[in-house]
Amino acid sequence: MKSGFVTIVGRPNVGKSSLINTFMGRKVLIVTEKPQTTRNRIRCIYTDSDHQIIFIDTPGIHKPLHRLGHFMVEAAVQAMKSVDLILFVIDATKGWGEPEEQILELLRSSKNKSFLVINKIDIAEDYQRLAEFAQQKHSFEGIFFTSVVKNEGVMELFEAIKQALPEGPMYFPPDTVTDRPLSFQFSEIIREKVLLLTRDEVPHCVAVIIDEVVERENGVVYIAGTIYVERDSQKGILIGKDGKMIKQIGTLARLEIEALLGKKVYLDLHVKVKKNWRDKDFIILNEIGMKDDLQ
Ligand SMILES: Nc1nc2c(ncn2[C@@H]2O[C@H](COP(=O)(O)OP(=O)(O)OP(=O)(O)O)[C@@H](O)[C@H]2O)c(=O)[nH]1
Ligand SMILES: [Mg+2]
Repeated sequence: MKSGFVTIVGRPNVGKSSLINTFMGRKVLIVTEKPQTTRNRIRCIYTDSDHQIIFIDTPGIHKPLHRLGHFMVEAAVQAMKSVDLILFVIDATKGWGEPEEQILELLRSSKNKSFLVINKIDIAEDYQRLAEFAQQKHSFEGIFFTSVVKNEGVMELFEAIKQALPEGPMYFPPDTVTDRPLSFQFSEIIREKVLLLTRDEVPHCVAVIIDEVVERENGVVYIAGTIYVERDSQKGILIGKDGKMIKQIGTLARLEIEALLGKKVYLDLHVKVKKNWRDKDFIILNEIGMKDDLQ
């Protein structure tokens, strides 16, 4: 059997999580059109009869403005160490910039094998030149052009990843899909709905913590969660007129959690304000998994 660890890095919003979901053949990771959607290092485990690939999704590399951002970038940096392969994803429409230079530095010092993935070719024009430019900067083991939304080039990349892996053991039981607990997956689904329905600074100021999960005798799974924001005005936005917004977030999240569990769910959501939690609140930072990421 061939097996190994494959880290996906890139600046925010290039399509890292989308790419992993495509490899996995199902939605494991949340994806939105907003940058900095992924906040943690998340392992997704793909298993077939001859391969086990542990894909490590990472937060986008950016210049952090808060302690949260610092943790996010650090989680990505750590995930580039001692893996079998790194997929360095760049956005064909954005090209090469400061985040790519920073990632290149990390790549060089990690000495890991790496593929360059130029994604979003469906909406870009001159990506060949970008490939030539990148090739001069670093000797990648492979360069791939992909469109995740059009499913172009993704399977070729997947085959090349399989080829590049060493012979190895099965690291996880074959039915494992992610290393994160269900409660984390629930909180991510809720956060995704918040991100989809809000804009401006609100998405960045939101943290979701699951307080309780109980399966009741009637088979309904009761899930209580708190959505933290930084300001009263953001709480007002999330609750919405006559509670309409929080209801909409709750309904969308509940439907997705029900599909994930194959069970009826009662989702009980509350919104709380914690001033500047992204900089100060270690309890929240720990709860959303930041401590785990730095171990
Ligand atoms: N047009 C186009 N859009 C894409 C493609 N791949 C991903 N996207 C979109 O790009 C946006 C960001 O995708 P994500 O998968 O969340 O990107 P990410 O790199 O994980 O982003 P962060 O978690 O914020 O670092 C979403 O709106 C995707 O639908 C692609 O090949 N073409
Ligand atoms: Mg992501």
